[in-house]
Amino acid sequence: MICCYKPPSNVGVPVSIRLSTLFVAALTVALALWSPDRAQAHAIIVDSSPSVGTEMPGPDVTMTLHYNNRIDKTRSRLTLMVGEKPFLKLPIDEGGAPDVITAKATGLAPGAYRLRWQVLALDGHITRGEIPFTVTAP
Ligand SMILES: [Cu+2]
Repeated sequence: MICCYKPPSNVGVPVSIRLSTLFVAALTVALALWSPDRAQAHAIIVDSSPSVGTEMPGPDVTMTLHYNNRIDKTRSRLTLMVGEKPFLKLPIDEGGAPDVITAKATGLAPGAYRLRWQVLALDGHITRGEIPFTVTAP
């Protein structure tokens, strides 16, 4: 198509500029068409337990994170943080609903924690987040 493009002889705009304008226009249309699908395919957290800022009775706490999409559980990570340091890697349970990941932390002392999650959605994109919460005495 580009090889055979012939601008009208009475138009003074250089061919290269006209082609790049056409390219940008086509790219804009392509992005507009693709963005909604891609955004929907990202894993966004819908609700969770613990949720942000809540108190959970210890010493054992079950983590349940519900996403808007299916998750590749084998390539997702849950880490319990204390301050800025990783405190405990939580093994994600196999099975269950494909858009929910669960894990259990046992023997937690009362105090402030952050649940750091990183999940891989089936579109190949990784999303991350943190949920600060407090463990209380049983
Ligand atoms: Cu995505």
